[in-house]
Amino acid sequence: MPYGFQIRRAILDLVRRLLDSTGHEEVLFPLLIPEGLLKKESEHIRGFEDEVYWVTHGGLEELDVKLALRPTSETSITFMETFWIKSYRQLPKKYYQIVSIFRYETKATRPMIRLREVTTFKEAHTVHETFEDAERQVLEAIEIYKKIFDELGVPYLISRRPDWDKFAGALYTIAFDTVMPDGRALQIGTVHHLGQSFTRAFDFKIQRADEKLDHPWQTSYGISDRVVATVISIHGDDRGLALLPSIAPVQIVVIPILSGSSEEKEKVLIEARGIANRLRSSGFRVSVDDRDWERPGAKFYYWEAKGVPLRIEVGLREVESGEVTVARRDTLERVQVRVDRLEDEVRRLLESVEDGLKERAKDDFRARILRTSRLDEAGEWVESRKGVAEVPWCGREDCGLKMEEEVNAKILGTPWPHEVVEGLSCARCGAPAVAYVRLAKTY
Ligand code: 5CA
Ligand code: ZN
Repeated sequence: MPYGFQIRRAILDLVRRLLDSTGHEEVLFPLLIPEGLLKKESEHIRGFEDEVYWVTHGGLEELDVKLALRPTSETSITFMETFWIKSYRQLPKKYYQIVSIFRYETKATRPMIRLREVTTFKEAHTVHETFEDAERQVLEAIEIYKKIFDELGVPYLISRRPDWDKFAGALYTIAFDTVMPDGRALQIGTVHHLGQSFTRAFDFKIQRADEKLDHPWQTSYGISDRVVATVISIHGDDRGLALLPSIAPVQIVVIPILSGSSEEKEKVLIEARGIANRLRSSGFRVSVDDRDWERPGAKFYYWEAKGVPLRIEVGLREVESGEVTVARRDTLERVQVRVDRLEDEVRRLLESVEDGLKERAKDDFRARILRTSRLDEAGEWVESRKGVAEVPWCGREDCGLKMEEEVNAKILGTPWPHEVVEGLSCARCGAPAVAYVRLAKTY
């Protein structure tokens, strides 16, 4: 709906700005992928086969070739790249698109968090001459995602997913997870080093600088509606949304407090509209709530629920004293501000709300990460929905899987960048630990 759409658009503007400025080119590929293409890379199709929706008919006729609703686009993009990219001179190539994808998710679906039609899927796909070039691209992607989440005040952990949980077809997967207010972790973005899996499967070769023909290397990285979901749930509170001024569709709402004679009401309305216009011409996004059938108290609740960062109350007293009352959404504090200094004060207050919301989210997040050498403590932490627990781990898959079972939680992976762990033993089996491992209840 319109208000939510504007929040989504503000977030996508940020995403596009960061991708465009780092040499990514926006593209648009078809929604439908012929069966033959989707099945070319065997790991990939094994990972996705139970999640794909198929188009089998055109009208009443059965199609000769089934068409998949894309669950992601590695296969169709790689297929086209084999025609377009022939030489190392054309590399690196960085494409991205923001589209709908479809996945037949079997876990319970949730608005914006686990969708079957993912309506805001930003997928980036890159091609490189060497393994190392692709690895550098993984680093660039991580930096871009850090900037996106930092600007949105969404705190995160970066983990290298365990091998048994990496993206289907990837060499390795680096994931961003946040902790939702209910203490469960949510994967909000992933970056994959795809190696040569897809370029081999599609017999995609390029001429390298050393004149040899070889399969190029790829990466892909994606985020979705989940980014919007976390912005809403992490900053919001029991009164509703609390939006960062940087993405709020309305940054300031002006509410005339109408009382007295119709002449006095008119005076207040004129003052309120004048204030709004002045703020608009200074570049703020402003709305005036002059509905005359709604009481001020009801309007306060309404705009609080919508998360508008600042509310300006204008009444007869204010008109006469040259001061207005400004209320901030994050702390609900109210202050008096002189009308002749309004622009500067509003600018300062908006910055303070922006920083305040981000700081609060960071503090809450810090308190949700527990590092311990005891598996029972980690288990209790996770079971009581406190957040993420980190314990030393031997690195063995079978031990990791048993750990997941014993604490009834999921392994998010090991901290990225890799932290050297010395002299510690695995919290489950006692063997020498190679890394900390993160455990959490997940969505
Ligand atoms: N092709 C790669 C990179 S674009 C890919 O598809 N990676 S993914 O499967 O990990 O998806 C990227 C991100 O999309 C995930 O990290 C997650 O944040 C989000 N996502 C995945 N599935 C869903 C879903 N069903 N609903 C909402 N978001 C989803
Ligand atoms: Zn172990």
